[in-house]
Amino acid sequence: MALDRKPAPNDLSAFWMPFTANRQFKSKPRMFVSADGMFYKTDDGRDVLDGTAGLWCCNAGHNRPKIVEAIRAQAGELDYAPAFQMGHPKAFELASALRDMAPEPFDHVFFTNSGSESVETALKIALAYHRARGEGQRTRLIGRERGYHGVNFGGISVGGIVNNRKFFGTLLTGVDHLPATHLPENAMTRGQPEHGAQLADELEKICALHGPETIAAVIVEPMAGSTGVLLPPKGYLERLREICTKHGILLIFDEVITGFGRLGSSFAAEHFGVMPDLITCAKGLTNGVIPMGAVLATSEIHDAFMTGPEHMIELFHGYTYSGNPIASAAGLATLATYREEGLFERAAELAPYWEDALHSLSDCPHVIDIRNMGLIGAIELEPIAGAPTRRAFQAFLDAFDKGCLIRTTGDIIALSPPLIIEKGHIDQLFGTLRDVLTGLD
Ligand code: PXG
Repeated sequence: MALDRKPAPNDLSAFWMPFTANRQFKSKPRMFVSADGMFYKTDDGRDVLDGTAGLWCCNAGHNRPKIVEAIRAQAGELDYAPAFQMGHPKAFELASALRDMAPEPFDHVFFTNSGSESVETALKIALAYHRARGEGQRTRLIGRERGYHGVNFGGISVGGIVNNRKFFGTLLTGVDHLPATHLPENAMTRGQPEHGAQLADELEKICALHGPETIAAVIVEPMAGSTGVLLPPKGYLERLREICTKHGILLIFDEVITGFGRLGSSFAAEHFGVMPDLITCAKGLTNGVIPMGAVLATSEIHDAFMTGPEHMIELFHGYTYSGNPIASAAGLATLATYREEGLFERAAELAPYWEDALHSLSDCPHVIDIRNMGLIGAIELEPIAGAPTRRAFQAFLDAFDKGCLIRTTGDIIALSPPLIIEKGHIDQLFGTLRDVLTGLD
C-alpha cells in the first residue's frame, strides 16, 4: 500500500476482526474510545457499564493509575531486552510476586504472551517432563468436551468447542476428551452443583482404553468460562486429581479466566482446595492492559529439567516477548493493585449479592438456566427454533444500546465484571438485563 494513503477514520475494511461477525459489525459498528473504572465510553459519547471486564481480563477495572504509570515509566527506562540468555530485573520480580500470590506448590513461572500460548507451553512442559524422567511413552493428552484452551493447535486439539476445531484439519493426534460437566438436573443451582462428580470417572475408562502409562496430562478449566460458565460438580475436581495421581498423569488447570480473583481467591486451585501440577494464566495477570500470560509449575516439574550439563538449555521453548519489560512492569503494578485494594477479598464479599441479583432473573422470559460462582454469572436462554445463538446475540445488541456490555456464547449470556464493581452497578446491570430479556422475541 502506498505510504501516503491515509485510511479515512470510517474505513473499516482492512481490519479482519477476530471472533467477530465482521459484516454485521462493519454495517453498524460498536466503538469504544476510552474507559475509566467500571465504564467504557463509546464514540457517540455514551457510558457503557463493563459487565465482562473487557474479555474477562480487566479485573481491576479500567485506567488504573498505578498500572498506567508503571507502563509509562518502564517504556522510558528499558523498552525491550532479549528474552533468551539475558535477563532484566522486572521479569524476575514479577515471577517472584506471582509465586508469592499463588498456592504453595507453585514455585516457578514461565512467561508467555497470551492464554493460548500458556496452554501450548503447559502441554509441551508436560510432555517434556515425562521424557526427562524416562517416561517418553507418555504422549497422550486428555481434554474435555466444551473446554476452551485458546486457539492454537494444541489448545484446539484438547479443547472441545466444535466450531473452533472442525475447520482446521486433523489437529494433534493422540488426544481424547472427557465429557463436559454440564447436567440438566443441575439447572438453577446456586454455586457448585450437587450432581456429576462421577463424570470424572470417565478418565478411568480412557486410562483403561489406552493404558494409563501412555497418558501425559489432563487439562481442564476448573470452571469452564468461555463455553458458557460450566461449574465443576462437588467432588469432581477432587476425583480427577485422585485418578491423575494414581496413574502418574499430570493435571493442568487452565486458569486463564479463573485466575486473579474471579472466584474470590488468587486461583481456582485455592478456591476449590485442589492442586494441579501446572496452572496456565493470562488475562488478569496484567489487567488485560498488555498481552502477557504465564505457566506456574511445581518444583517437582521444574527440577526434573534441571539436569545435564549446566551450559545446556534445559527447555527448548520460549517467545521473543517472554517476560517483556513493559508487560512485566504492568504485571507488577496489577498484582500490587489487587493486593493493596484487597480486590480478591472484595470479590468474595460481593459474591452473595451478585448471586441474589443474578438469580432474581429466573422468572424472565426464555431463561432456562442460571449459573454462578464468585463474580461470574451465566444466563442460559432457550434458543429460537432453527436459529440458535440469535436470541442471545440480540440480547447483547440490546444491552449495548441500553448501556451495558455483556458477552454471549451460543445462547448463553456470560457476565464477569471488574472486581471493583459496586452494588449500585450490580443493580444497574441486572435491571438492564431484566428489561432486555423482557423485550426479546
Ligand atoms: N484458556 C482459557 C480457559 C480461556 O478462557 C484462553 C485459554 C486463551 O487465551 P487468549 O489470551 O489466547 O485469548 C482463554 C481465552 C469469552 C472469551 O468471551 C474467552 C476467552 C477469550 C476471549 C473471549 O468467553 N478466553
